[in-house]
Amino acid sequence: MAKIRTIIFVISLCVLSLGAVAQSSLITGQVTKVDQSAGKITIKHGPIKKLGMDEGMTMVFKAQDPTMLKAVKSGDKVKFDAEDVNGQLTVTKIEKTK
Ligand SMILES: [Cu+2]
Repeated sequence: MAKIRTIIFVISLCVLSLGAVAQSSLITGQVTKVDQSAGKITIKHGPIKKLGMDEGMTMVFKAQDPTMLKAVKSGDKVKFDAEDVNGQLTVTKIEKTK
């Protein structure tokens, strides 16, 4: 019985971690510049397949909401999501990571 419980426990852990991976489709990057007055942020980021960027680069994004730029500063490591909004690459979500 103990073995079955262990197996069930391990399986549920796997399912949980799969869920976490699916959820974190966020892009990893590092902030190199924040321009709050312009509502723009420069991020050095890894590949973003959905936006056609197969390689990492450093680029400027527009912030969907300028107030989200208050949470981050130059040098911060971040996870973020970006979308093409009317031809302008826009950060829709950003959070600091350690
Ligand atoms: Cu890019």
